[in-house]
Amino acid sequence: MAWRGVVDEFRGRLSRLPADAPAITLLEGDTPLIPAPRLGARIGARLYLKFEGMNPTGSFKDRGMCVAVSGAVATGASAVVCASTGNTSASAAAYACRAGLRCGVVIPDGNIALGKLAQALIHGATVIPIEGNFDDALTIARKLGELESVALVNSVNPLRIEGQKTVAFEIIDALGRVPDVHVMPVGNAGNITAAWLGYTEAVEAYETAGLDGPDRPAMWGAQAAGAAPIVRGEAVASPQTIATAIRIGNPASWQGALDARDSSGGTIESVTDAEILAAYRLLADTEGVFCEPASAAGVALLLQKAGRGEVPADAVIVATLTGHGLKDPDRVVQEIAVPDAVAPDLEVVAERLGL
Ligand code: AN7
Repeated sequence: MAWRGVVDEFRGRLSRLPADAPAITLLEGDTPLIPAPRLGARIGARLYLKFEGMNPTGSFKDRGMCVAVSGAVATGASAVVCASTGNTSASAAAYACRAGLRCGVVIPDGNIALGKLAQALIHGATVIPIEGNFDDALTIARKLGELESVALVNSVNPLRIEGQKTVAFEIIDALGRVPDVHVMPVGNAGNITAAWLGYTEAVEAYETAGLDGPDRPAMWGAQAAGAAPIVRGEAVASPQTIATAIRIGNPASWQGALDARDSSGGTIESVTDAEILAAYRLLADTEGVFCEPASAAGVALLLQKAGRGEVPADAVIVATLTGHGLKDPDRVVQEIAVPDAVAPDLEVVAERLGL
């Protein structure tokens, strides 16, 4: 049977979605779990990449946004609002237009990847850049969400978490077991909170009984070194990183991330921008998988920990790649020079190619 999207595929497990909610869907979910044997060999593990960049708007946000917007319709909202480092706004804009709702997005001026800004604009959202960072934008969006018939669709909306937890169900189905480790970037910390909820619910439903591997994975989170409030144990007033998606200094789901870390025997650590960019390039030029910089933070952490001998040998590890590389093409051409043009001449071209 054809895939129906997250709301209808998992409706029985989305307990917080009103039963009469319509399915607002772009057929999100069912993303590939791609084996990464070369990177896995470097790390000394059996590595799989859950490529959430293959969702309809190119990030994991769609998995939660479809549920949040379905819920907004069920409760009679006429508009959705969010703060965003880019991907949430792209997803909110697409699902809102699908549902016939207005969409307002508040973004940190100058710190949104161009692809994401383009998505919010083309889907007809009202885009409000502010002279502030994501944390300032979220403060405003939370207030807007208190207005009559306005739904806040950041991950402080429990329906976002409901949708995003389904990634754990898909991973268990695809592997036929629970992974030993699940690693991902951490920004506002909704995603690590949601994935952990998914694994917890899978255990409670006995879906993992009798399967190989642990009942639940160790949850490993990666923050950018210049935006690592959870690692430091205090909010960061002016977060800085090239990974703009996770340029967040005061995560809304901070406690959820600590619970996931501590209940799973996991860890949340920081990676430098240089480590993020190295992992970003390795993913693309050894495995053929192009994700955005923030998405590579989890793999950067794996490489860092492997260097310290902190990756259990032959562990089954899933790394979520949260967004597609095409979101942020500017980053590629900042890293790798675009070659100069040459004459349209076979010999010149062949010589350039070294052939
Ligand atoms: C590619 O779009 O917060 O820890 O406003 O876009 O659940 O916040 C994006 C976050 C990781 C972090 N990777 O996830 C937003 C926003 C990518 C992201 C994260 C984001 P959370």
